Amino acid sequence: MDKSGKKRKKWVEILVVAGSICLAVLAGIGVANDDKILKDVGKDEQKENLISVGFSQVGAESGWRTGNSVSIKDAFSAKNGYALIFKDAQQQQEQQIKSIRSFIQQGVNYIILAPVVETGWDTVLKEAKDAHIPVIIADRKVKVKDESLYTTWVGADFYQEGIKACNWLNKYAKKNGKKRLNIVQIQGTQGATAQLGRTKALEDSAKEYGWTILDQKNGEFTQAKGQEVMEMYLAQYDDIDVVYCDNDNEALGAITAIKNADKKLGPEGISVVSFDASEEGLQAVKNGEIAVDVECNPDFGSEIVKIIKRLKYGRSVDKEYYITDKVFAKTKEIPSIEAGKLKWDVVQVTEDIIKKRRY
Ligand code: GZL
Repeated sequence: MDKSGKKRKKWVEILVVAGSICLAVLAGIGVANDDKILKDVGKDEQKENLISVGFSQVGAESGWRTGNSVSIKDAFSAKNGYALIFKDAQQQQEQQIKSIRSFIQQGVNYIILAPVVETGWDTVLKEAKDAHIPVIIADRKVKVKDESLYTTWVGADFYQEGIKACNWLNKYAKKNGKKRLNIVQIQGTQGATAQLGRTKALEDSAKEYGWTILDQKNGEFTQAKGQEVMEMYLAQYDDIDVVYCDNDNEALGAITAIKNADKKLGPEGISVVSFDASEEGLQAVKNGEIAVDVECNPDFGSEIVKIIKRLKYGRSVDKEYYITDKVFAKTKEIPSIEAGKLKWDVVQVTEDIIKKRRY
């Protein structure tokens, strides 16, 4: 090999040796960094031995929401190894955005967001992503341009809930000889996934079964507003067959308005359709005041714990986790309902079921 060839060979050898030293150093740093991160986290955990979680909750507008908060607080307790920072936003999106920013400032390990509405989250979720804090969306969904801004979502299929309720209602109407139905809807918070899904299900079902939707107004998922909206409907319409309420609190408000107007509840008067299957809602079903109540189970705190455990140990998680819902009625006169290709047995409400309700 000539001189230049020998020189080139030398350079190659030097480069190979230098390269392997660099790799070793980088790997070393990497290991040191890993060690350092683990040591740091170790120190933090040794010091507090807790995983910090910031939870931005919508508010306390309904029995469902209260139950959901209890579920998250129970799951993310100190005895389970968590330091939970719980923030109630009183149904204000800007409060939720402020809370997320404070979680980022505090350097929490994870953020859980129960979004009051679907839109308006891109900026603040980008800030969380830039801070390398995984965000888990709970209950309602977010609509963002970049899906990588959140790690996963846990909640119910709200459209399917509505289809279940309407499938039951169609069978119930037929059983009671009602060819046509005039329906008013008391909607939940405008733009909330639960409101959007349950509304679309009603509108699609009305087209399929030939029902007439007389009116749709916002009841904000609260009892007071639900009563107010039903009072407006009763003043405006004298041929209402069904009031379709986006949750139990609205339904309880509507029932009060119907009773105050000396109108009948049920197939001879106004049938009430509701969602959540809270303790109060199921009591109203057992009393014959709510005709059908489709569950929306808020008790998924332990599901989110499982997800965080997977993330903590570097394991993959799905983008969506669906919670299953039952269908409750006073009797099993309608034994089962279908939604798409799926079928559910109707659950008859008993005292025991009510007593065992966690929310
Ligand atoms: C549904 C949830 C809704 C409940 C209401 O998952 O978003 O919000 O149906 C609550 O009771 O206010």
